[in-house]
This record gives sequence, structure tokens and C-alpha cells, in this order.
Amino acid sequence: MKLAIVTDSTAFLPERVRRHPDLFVIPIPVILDGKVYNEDVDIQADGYYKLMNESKEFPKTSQPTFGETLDLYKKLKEKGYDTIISIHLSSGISGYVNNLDSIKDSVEGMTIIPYDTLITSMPMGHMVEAALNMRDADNSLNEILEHLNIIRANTYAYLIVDDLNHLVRGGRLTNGAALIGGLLKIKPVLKFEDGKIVLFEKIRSTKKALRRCEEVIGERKNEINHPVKLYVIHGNHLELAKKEKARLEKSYPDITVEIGHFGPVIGTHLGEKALGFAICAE
Ligand code: MYR
Repeated sequence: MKLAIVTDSTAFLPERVRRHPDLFVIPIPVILDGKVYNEDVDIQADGYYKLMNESKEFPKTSQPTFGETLDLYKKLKEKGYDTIISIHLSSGISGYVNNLDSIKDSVEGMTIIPYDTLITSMPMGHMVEAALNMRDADNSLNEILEHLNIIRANTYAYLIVDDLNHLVRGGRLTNGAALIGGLLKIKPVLKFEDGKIVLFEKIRSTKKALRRCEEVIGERKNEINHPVKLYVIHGNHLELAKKEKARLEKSYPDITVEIGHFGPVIGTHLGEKALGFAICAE
């Protein structure tokens, strides 16, 4: 088997993973005032929030076209690959991964497996890295998929956003419209559940919401039967992310905590100053 790993630009990938020769990344588009930008190709996280906050129309995201995705799969066939695991953002927040079902049998001699991570961002990058490491260690396709399933079943993410309107207007908060009226004095903690973003708890202040995230990460850590990694992810809020990383390291000294940021696509849906906490089985 010659295996390629494909993912999309919402996976936050550290440099060591980006450079892997068998990894290929499809950009997800962001639309600002009618202009289409491909994430990480013609727009980066740096400077994005300023552009987003200044845009006249409400910014949007879209899916890569079938043509673009199929072209990549065909190019990989020409390069000699015969198998692709295409690891993508949750079907609960984008139709992209489910839509790949309609093209997965279109390249002769190529096995294409669309993989719904039920998450995105750093936890998805974590799955991509795990798949690449297992590929390099000559694990079989089934072993890699089974391990991805273990990580997926043991991944939890919690979010605090500064302005819930972004998620509600973008339609990515399940039952969001019902929530927004009563939230003036409340800082909701959100979570991923079955791949969708839902309310976890209504908390009275940002400080208490942050402490609750730290606590709930500890609760999940005690339930997961594998070594884990922690991620703190920010939308242009590095100082807060660093503080939270330090707190987590103090509370859970045996676990590695990595910091990353939300790129333009996720930033569009969470708004500036969002903070995410994730725990994943290694
Ligand atoms: C599309 O428009 O279909 C593609 C992009 C959808 C992205 C939705 C992002 C929602 C916020 C995810 C937060 C992740 C925290 C770990």
C-alpha cells in the first residue's frame, strides 16, 4: 500500500507535520465582502481578525469544490499513491466530509476513505499526525483507522467565545437562536457533542468559565483510558492562552499541553478572542 493522508486547512498542523511528504492539505475558502480567500494559501491567521472585523458584510465560509478535491486525488494517483485517508472537519459543522462520499469511487485504482473526525482544529491535527506516524511505522490501513477511531472516541473540546453572534449567525451552534436571548449576563461554555457545537453550561463570568473548563478537562482525563494530550487554542488571544496553558500544566503536570490558534475559517465562526480547550487520547 502507498498511503497518502489528505486533510483540510482547519487542522492546525505544527511545522514538523506540515513538512511530511505524504501529507496534502486542501484549503477551505473564506468569503469576505464577496472576495474568496483560500485559507493558508492567500489568507493566514495573522491579520485576519482585523480584516474580518472591518468587513462590511458578515463573513462566510464555504466548502472546497468537488473539482478541486478530485484533482488532488487524481494528482496523488499520478504520484503513485493507491490509498488515501481523507481526514476532515466534523460533519456536524460542515457538509464537506459527507459530500466526499459522492467522489470517493471516482479515481480508478485508488482507495479513498473520507474520515469524519467529528472535530476540527488542533484535535484534528493530532489525528493527522497520529495517522502519519502510524503510516511511517508501516501499520496497516485497518490499524491506522482503528487507532483514529480510538482517538475520536476519546476527544473532548470545550469553548468560550467572546461574542456568541458569530456562531449563531453562521448557523454552527445547535439551538443557538434559543440561547442568545437569555445570555446577556452569562458566559456560556460550549462543547462538541456528536460532532456538533452545543451549550455545555451557563456560567456567570469569564473567569469562572475558564476555571470550569480547566476542571472539566480533569474530569475527562480521569475517564480516558489512554495517555492524553491537552490543547489550548485561541482566536488572537495568545496572552490568555499562555496563562491557561500554565494553569493546566500546574494542575496536570504529567500531561503535555500545546498552544495553537484558530485560523481564518474557524475564526469566522467563533469570532475574535475565542478560547478552546481540548483533550485527546494519544
Ligand atoms: C463550511 O463552510 O462548510 C466549512 C467551514 C465550517 C467551519 C465551522 C467552524 C465551527 C467552529 C469550530 C470550533 C472548533 C473548536 C475546537
